Amino acid sequence: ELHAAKEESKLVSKYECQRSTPLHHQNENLTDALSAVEEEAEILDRKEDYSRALAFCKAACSLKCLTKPVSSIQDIKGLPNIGDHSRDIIKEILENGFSREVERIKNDHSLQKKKMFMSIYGVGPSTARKWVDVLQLATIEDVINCPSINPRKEARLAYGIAFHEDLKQQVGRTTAMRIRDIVHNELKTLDGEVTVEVTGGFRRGKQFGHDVDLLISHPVEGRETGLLQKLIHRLNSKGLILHGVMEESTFSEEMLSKSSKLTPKGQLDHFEKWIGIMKFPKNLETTPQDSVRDRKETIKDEFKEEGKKRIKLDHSLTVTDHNHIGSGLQEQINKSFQKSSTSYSPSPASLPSSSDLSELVKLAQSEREWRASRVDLIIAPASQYAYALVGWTGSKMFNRSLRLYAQRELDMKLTSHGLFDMKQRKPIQASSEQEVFEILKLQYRDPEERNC
Ligand code: 8DG
Ligand code: MN
Ligand code: MN
Repeated sequence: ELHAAKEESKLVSKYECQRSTPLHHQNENLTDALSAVEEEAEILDRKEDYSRALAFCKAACSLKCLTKPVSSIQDIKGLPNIGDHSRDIIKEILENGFSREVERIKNDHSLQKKKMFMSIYGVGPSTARKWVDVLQLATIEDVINCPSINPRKEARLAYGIAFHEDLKQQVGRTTAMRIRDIVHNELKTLDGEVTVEVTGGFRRGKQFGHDVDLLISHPVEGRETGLLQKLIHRLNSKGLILHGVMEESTFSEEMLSKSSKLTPKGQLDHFEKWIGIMKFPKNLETTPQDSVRDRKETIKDEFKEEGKKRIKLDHSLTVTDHNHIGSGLQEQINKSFQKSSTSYSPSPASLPSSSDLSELVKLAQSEREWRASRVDLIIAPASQYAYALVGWTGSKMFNRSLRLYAQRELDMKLTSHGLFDMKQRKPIQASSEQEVFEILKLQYRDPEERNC
């Protein structure tokens, strides 16, 4: 019984997509440690070299699928993808209860500042490094007051900095479902048959997420075109848009057979999408019943996930009609956004111009009845929907392994748009996730099992 994990380790498959990886598992002390070193590698390694970070991530993935706790280093003999460095960390924790490397990371103030900056929407490792190492900044206030930071050209960053307090707060599952409903209701006025699905981490069973990923489609191929523009127009006229960028579809048939890299950037797809920040009434968050339920189910998530922020339980909250947006919010509506632009920011008439950081900070700090949340809206045509659903459900690591497996074991190319048989030189259609797994000759995995 003590070494039950040992028997399991030998049976773990090579590819993550061949395993069942639950959100919560028996070796979280070990995977948390590996995540910490992975994060450090991601922040410090230059030139988009994710190989070190990836190695730690893969090692953690292997541990996540074990149903028994590892109690000695012997237990993980035969477990795939455990490199020497990861093994040393695991060994040290099993023997001493802690890892010196992880302790060093926790006490590395410079690294922790970079990590905090990376939680800003629009900030990646290189910006974070520059702010800490070159500009010697330590807090968001420092960033706001730094004369050499002028995100005038990058509206996204200005909003990210100004609304960091809002955006670092994780979105709860209940809120995500309500945001789906709000978006769906607007879409229904355009076309009654449109479908909207919450994907990303929420679909994998997470109770909190850094954003809400909504996959939009229409059962009739072609009827999805033009919907996103109209949807954004409607949401904007209701005052629900703070900032966003529309990306046109860049998909073409020949892309199905083109090989892309399996780096995080290589996973970007070519769907028409809107990536942005929406405004929602603060009390959209939870009804008393919801918050109690959320809280019970997710106390663990809550502390593991970004911020380690406790949700405030406010039992005085009344049940709100989530389709009703407060009149004060309506007043802030900007009705005159420019159609020609792909960036939908509030107009200067009612709200600060998109790039003026100090004005945005004023807005963020003003008394307001709404909260800003990150939302991704993706449009997938019916013929690509099953693949898009797999892709946007993730996890990123699960996708990566699916693609690697398809390429190496089947000589097929998998993306969020489809599957291409390289030998027969033809695409293979699928109408459900089950079918995608079937074609790939893989056992079907529920979204909850894709948390690698
Ligand atoms: P979180 O938001 O709860 O933190 O986690 P998540 O929901 O798993 O991550 P995400 O960053 O919101 O991404 C959701 C999934 O979408 C992820 O598995 C990767 C996948 N995805 C694609 N194409 C694209 C794309 O073009 N951009 C992004 N950002 N994600 C994509 O399939
Ligand atoms: Mn997400
Ligand atoms: Mn997302």
